Amino acid sequence: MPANLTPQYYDAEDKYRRASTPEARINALEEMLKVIPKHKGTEKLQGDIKKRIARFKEEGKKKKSAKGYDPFGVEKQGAGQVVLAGYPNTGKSSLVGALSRAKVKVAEYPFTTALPMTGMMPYKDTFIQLVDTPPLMTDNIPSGLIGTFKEADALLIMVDVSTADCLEQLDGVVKILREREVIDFYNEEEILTPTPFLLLANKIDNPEAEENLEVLKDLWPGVEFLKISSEGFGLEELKDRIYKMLDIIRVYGKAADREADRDRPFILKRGNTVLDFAGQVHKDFPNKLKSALVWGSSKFDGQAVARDYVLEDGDIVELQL
Ligand SMILES: Nc1nc2c(ncn2[C@@H]2O[C@H](COP(=O)(O)OP(=O)(O)OP(=O)(O)O)[C@@H](O)[C@H]2O)c(=O)[nH]1
Ligand SMILES: [Mg+2]
Repeated sequence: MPANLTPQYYDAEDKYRRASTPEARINALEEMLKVIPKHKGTEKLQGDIKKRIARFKEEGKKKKSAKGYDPFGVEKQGAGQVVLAGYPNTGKSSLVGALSRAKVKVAEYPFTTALPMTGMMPYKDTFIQLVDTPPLMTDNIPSGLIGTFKEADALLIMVDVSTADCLEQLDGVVKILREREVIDFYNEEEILTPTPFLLLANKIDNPEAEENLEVLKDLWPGVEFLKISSEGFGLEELKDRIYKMLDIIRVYGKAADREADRDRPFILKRGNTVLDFAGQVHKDFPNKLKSALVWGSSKFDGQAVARDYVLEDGDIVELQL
């Protein structure tokens, strides 16, 4: 039986996908439940929403009661988790504020951010989780923060090129990250990390910035810097680069004789197959899966492919169970 979901329901679901706190997630799920058309075709979905509400509430209780609850263990949301790292006042919070709706605190003075804070960045038809962090300095490394970096899907290491201090900021940050094994190796020719990363030269709008960046590049000739201003320069390119770093693809599900669900992609790792996709749609599907029809990367639309067919960004898949 078709679910015939309404625009109000999809709005609520959209809120759910944007939610960056457990409370916001529960609120959105409760709204979804309120506006969902109540008939046989949505019974399963209603049950699923109720289960999710119960689970988030339970998790919330556990967190509150758990001794030593760790604010640095940031729960992953969305298509990928990208964590900022950098010295004080480099503009980390400003960037998270510019790219998401997170209400981050920005101030002219250093050490403004005390704990990690998340924001969901819309990108194409997905959301990527950004994590603003408290600043690093040789004599100030918040305990737990190194764990946040190691858990990340990608890192943005930020320096402030409006000041000549950017040289010290970069030396300092890579040294700290190397000592704590977030970086495996570095010299002026290369920086190697297990986690993909991008170096951001922020505040490029400042009149001194280009000159400072040139000095920085002379000292680190093999390393790439992406020029940005949290106030609005290079942000579209930055979003594209973040998406590329995550190395993910969006795949759309399609039921037989129905339009593909174009608004709600499943997120897979690049190189994933039809079988991986089936596992994301439902845990029982990989066992049942025979083949699939693919629109997009295949030679022709609706081509039948095997379970090990490697999917591409934007593919539409109809599973044949
Ligand atoms: N001109 C200019 N100013 C910026 C830019 N980004 C941030 N700022 C300013 O730099 C100051 C510090 O910004 P924050 O975003 O609070 O920096 P932060 O890295 O989060 O600082 P901590 O939380 O202390 O680590 C604020 O006054 C911002 O307005 C930028 O791209 N250009
Ligand atoms: Mg901050």
